[in-house]
Amino acid sequence: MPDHAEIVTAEQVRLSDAEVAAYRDKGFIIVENIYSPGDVQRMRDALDELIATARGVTEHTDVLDLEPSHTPDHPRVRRIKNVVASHPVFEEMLNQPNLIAVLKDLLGPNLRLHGSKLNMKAADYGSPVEWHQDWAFYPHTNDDVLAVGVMLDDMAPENGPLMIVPGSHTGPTYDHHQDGRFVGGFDIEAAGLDVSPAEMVTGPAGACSFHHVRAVHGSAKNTSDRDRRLLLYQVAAGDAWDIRGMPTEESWDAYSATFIAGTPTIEPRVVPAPIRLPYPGPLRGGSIYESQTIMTSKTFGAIEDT
Ligand SMILES: O=C(O)CCC(=O)C(=O)O
Repeated sequence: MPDHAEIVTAEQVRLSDAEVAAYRDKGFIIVENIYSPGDVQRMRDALDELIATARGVTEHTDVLDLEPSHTPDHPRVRRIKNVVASHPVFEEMLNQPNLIAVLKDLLGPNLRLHGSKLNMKAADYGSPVEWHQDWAFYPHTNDDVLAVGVMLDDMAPENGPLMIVPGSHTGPTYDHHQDGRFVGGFDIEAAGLDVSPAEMVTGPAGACSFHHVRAVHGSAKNTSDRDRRLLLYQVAAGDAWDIRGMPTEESWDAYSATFIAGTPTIEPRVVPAPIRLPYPGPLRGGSIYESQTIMTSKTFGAIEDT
């Protein structure tokens, strides 16, 4: 009888060597069969519960980031922040064996949840996200850090899918500052970056993308009549420590509790990578949408009040 750790269910998803190589080469991959239609429905139901809490709300909260056109009577939510802590279904789906197996194939046996959120991009008005690198927000001691994008709707070119510049994860860390303050996005012309090779991350509901923390990515406004809801889990290798705030004696237990596989280490792995810190912080904080609002050079245009 194998012990519990050795039991692998018949439908366990694992990546092929070619898929791992594609992730290393391009900086992202899409995997289709991690979540079942039933899982997707449970996540949509949980999300509906969270969105319902926006009725009567007048300002962003610790959980809700609101569209500019939100009103208390006609709630329009742009993002659920810290979604794993906001509803147990999203914690359960984080620990789904298929997801953990794929994360181990990409990052190794020790895994830490670094953050989570759910970006809505509702039909007709869902806000764009300007080109950026997650690394500019949270540089680590090494770059074995990625974001999982769980598609809660079918994603197609017309509903504002994530777009990623292949190979950009091995390039520079771009200047995400404007007038000396972090704005959470960068001017691709000033940076001399050609984004025309960018690929759209499309797929059926339930599919997942895995994008490297240094990959340049963004997404356009949703102009279609279909929602585009994307759940994002940010996951780090267990020996990648966030440079902005190392664990301390006081925070060690809370830090250890963020592990979703394996165990913490007291030996952070340090691998040189171009680092820029997000300081001084944005004039408008709370979410990437807010910090990018004041960018003067945008690719995807203004976040409209419509
Ligand atoms: O939702 C999107 O299309 C982009 C998400 C993203 O890159 C982010 O929130 O950092």
